[in-house]
Amino acid sequence: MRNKKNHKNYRKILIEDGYVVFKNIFSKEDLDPIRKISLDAIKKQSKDHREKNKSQGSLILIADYPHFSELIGHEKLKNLLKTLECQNPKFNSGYIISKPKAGPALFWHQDWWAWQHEISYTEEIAQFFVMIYLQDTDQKNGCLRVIPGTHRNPQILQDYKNAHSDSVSRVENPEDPLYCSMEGEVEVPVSYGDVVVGDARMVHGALPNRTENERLLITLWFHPNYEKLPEEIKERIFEMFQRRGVDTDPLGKNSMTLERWPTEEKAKVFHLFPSSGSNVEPISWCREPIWNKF
Ligand SMILES: O=C(O)CCC(=O)C(=O)O
Repeated sequence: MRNKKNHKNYRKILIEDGYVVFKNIFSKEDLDPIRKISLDAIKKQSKDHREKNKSQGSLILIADYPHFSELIGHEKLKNLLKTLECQNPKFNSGYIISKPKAGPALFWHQDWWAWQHEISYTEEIAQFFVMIYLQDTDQKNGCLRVIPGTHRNPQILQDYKNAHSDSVSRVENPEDPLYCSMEGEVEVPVSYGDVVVGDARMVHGALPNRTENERLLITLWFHPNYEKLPEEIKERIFEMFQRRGVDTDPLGKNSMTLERWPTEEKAKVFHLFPSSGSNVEPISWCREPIWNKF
């Protein structure tokens, strides 16, 4: 990860395949406190939360846990973003996603939300996930699976428009092909301390957890080149960061935000806060690719 040649490789892999794996980024000492906070947070979730998010396992906003400033603002994460040649990365949101024992597969989906904008059909990566698994994760306990290249051609979802629906999250129909193997899928087993970065447009999901233990994951969403993004997209990101008008989270305006974190924690992540500078209206939500734009 140190020389210039390697820098180019990671970025190139991300641009071409839609995802890239960084091995051994964090140590056990870095992640153990985060793992403990996450396990405690999961214990506090209601049965209703887990039923509602049965396919994901849980969806817990990390904004409620200021200690996550250690992870988001970590020097090692900063270096990783540099390796990917991010010009001015900004943070959007993050979640604790935990599959309980015997948790089902996570449905196939992509996470981009401005498909009506032409930038969505270019090489530019407007948003990527940084996934940090809090234990070794493989085919037995629910590792990530991806369909490389779909960030530039996510046609697979054309047939499955119900991705992200309440019913799919609740696994009301376990036979739905959204939980099954797909042609071209690649499983992504990782070790504790590895990091997976993926383009928000890429089609991905996760295998079921067939073990007796929780499978813990932190997903952090970043915008690698925020200043270069179109104003209406930047304004939407700013709104999301404030938890205002998030389509998947209508009650979010009452949530904690990083802006309201205690001074010490806030100082560690302040440089990653998106800002609002124009009078442009935030772009509306458009979570489905528009086929004739390809
Ligand atoms: O649970 C996983 O392994 C993946 C989570 C995911 O797909 C997401 O955060 O978009």
